[in-house]
Amino acid sequence: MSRTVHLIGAPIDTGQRYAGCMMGPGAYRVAGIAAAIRDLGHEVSDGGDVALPALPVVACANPAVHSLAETVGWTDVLAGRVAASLARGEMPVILGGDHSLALGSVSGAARHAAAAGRPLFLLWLDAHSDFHTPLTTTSGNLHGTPVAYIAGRAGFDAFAPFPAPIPAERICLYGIRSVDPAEHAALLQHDIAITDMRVIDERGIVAPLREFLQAVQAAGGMLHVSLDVDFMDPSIAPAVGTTVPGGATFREAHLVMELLHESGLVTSLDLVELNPFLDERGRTARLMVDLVASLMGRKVFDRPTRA
Ligand code: 4U7
Ligand code: MN
Ligand code: MN
Ligand code: MN
Repeated sequence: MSRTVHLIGAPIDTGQRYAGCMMGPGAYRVAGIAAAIRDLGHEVSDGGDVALPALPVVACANPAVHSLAETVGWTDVLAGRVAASLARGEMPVILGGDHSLALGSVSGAARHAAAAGRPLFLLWLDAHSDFHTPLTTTSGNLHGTPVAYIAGRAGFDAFAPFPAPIPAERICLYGIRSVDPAEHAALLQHDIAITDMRVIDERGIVAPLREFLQAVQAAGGMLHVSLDVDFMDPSIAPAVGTTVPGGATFREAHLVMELLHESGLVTSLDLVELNPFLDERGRTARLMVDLVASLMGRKVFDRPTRA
């Protein structure tokens, strides 16, 4: 199936403390993301990079939190861009930028899904659960909070209310292996599907994902996929500030993307946490582009379909 893909550059690095994620959109373009998608028969437009609007005046009771006004600003502008792209019938692909951008991208997807009367599902491919609120984070880095916002947790007073919080049973955390105590306690209160690396080691990368995709299919849902570079093992994806050993291998990551392609269910995609300053001769940027190509239909061996 041919798609119309809309690239949205999100040069955001205020959700954490390593400078460099702001160069992510440029690195994806240099690595040839538009051509890779076009070569698979899709249409691609590039909306350029979003710009930070005038900063709101906001406050947070947790003194550890930094860059709150910037994060609220980015959230507002990205939500609008993603919702507008979906309304045009496109598949928005957000070129990050750190994971705080998902506060905005998933807001936009949720706004559109509510207007379209369709349930929105979320697949979170990440080493981390990103389930802190601004009140529970000890690092103060808001890239560790989007799943909590999306799930409707309290503590996000500085932000617009999340359009239609995604019920826990429509959220799947995949590949996680680093969960802080406060996140762990909160996750136990929610019914979120947690496919951690232990589960993947035991069951394989395919079966739990197929189960989740079947639920999306059965509900006629939209599916937002948020791909954090640290979902992969740092040995193949070094360009990230928060490396955690024991991540997905090259083939596991591609297999996830190939299954997502075959499902035909993905309606929007984030590419987050790439820090080109930490890369080795562009290999992480190229891996991410190749993963997008698998998601858009590139195959290891293309078997002609029989009538
Ligand atoms: B990412 C962390 F303490 N939990 O809150 C935190 F381990 O978007 C990491 O998944 C958050 O990379 C990682 O700072 C956020 C930490
Ligand atoms: Mn993340
Ligand atoms: Mn992560
Ligand atoms: Mn990270």
